[in-house]
Amino acid sequence: MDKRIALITGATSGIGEATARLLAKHHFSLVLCGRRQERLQALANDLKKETKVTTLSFDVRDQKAVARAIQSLPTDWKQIDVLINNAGNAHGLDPIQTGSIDDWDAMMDINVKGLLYVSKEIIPVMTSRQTGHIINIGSIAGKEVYPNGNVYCASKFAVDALTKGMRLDLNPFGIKVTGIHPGMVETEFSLVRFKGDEQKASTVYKGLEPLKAEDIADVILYSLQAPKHVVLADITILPTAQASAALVKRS
Ligand code: NDP
Ligand code: 8X3
Repeated sequence: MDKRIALITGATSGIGEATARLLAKHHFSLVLCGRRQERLQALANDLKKETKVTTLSFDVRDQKAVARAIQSLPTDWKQIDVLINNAGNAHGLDPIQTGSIDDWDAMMDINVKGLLYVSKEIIPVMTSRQTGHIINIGSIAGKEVYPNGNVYCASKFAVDALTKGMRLDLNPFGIKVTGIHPGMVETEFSLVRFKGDEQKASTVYKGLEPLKAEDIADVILYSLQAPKHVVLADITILPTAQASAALVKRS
């Protein structure tokens, strides 16, 4: 039975929610984070049947709110063993010459700076205990640039660089750092990218079988269950129909 405490950002939908559900089955204690409080509460109520759960509602863009929320945890809950930096989204899919500044700010502020703000609060707990596991959710978009991906890709290349940087700097403390880089996963991701346009979002996965959020949760659990001397450093996971960021086989 796993006794570790895992803090998951972006637990209100998609990959984060599926990971919370799977880790609950394996008895990790869970700190579920996201902005949508009702969803957090509903998920927590569901999972409380299986494990210990608490929730923190904050916007990862707001450094003070991030710090306040995490510091508000009771002492027992502060001993975070696993940090899953998952909160993030693409905003827009426009060529660089017509992209929106608001979209660019959102992606850099959430995907990159948000990940840093959360990590800044948790890493000292791990360094002082000389143990811990950080899992950063990157993307195939952080390995290859695709047309119109520009700033989203840049934000995920930054996540990849930060993952590698964390692994180097945290090496003296015995902290594991894993980068997981999914291809197309059907979640609320495309709905957010296209600002609620369901029609546009549904065409993204037309004629192929995308990954499910549960597929990524499985990989996260697998990397958490590796023996103490093993770290799964860098994992790219694609649907079988996807060969690269831009090459997809559709029926
Ligand atoms: P979803 O849109 O389903 O989930 C995104 C999660 O991030 C939500 O729980 C949302 O919670 C949270 N979030 C977004 N913005 C903020 C914010 N400002 N502050 C706090 N939380 C925030 O998408 P996915 O599950 O697909 O995405 C999860 C991660 O996986 C992202 O980092 C994404 O880039 C990455 N990814 C996704 C792929 C895909 O094809 N779906 C492929 C590769 C990587 P709330 O709105 O409640 O705050
Ligand atoms: C999400 C995958 O290819 O839609 O990170 O950018 S992709």
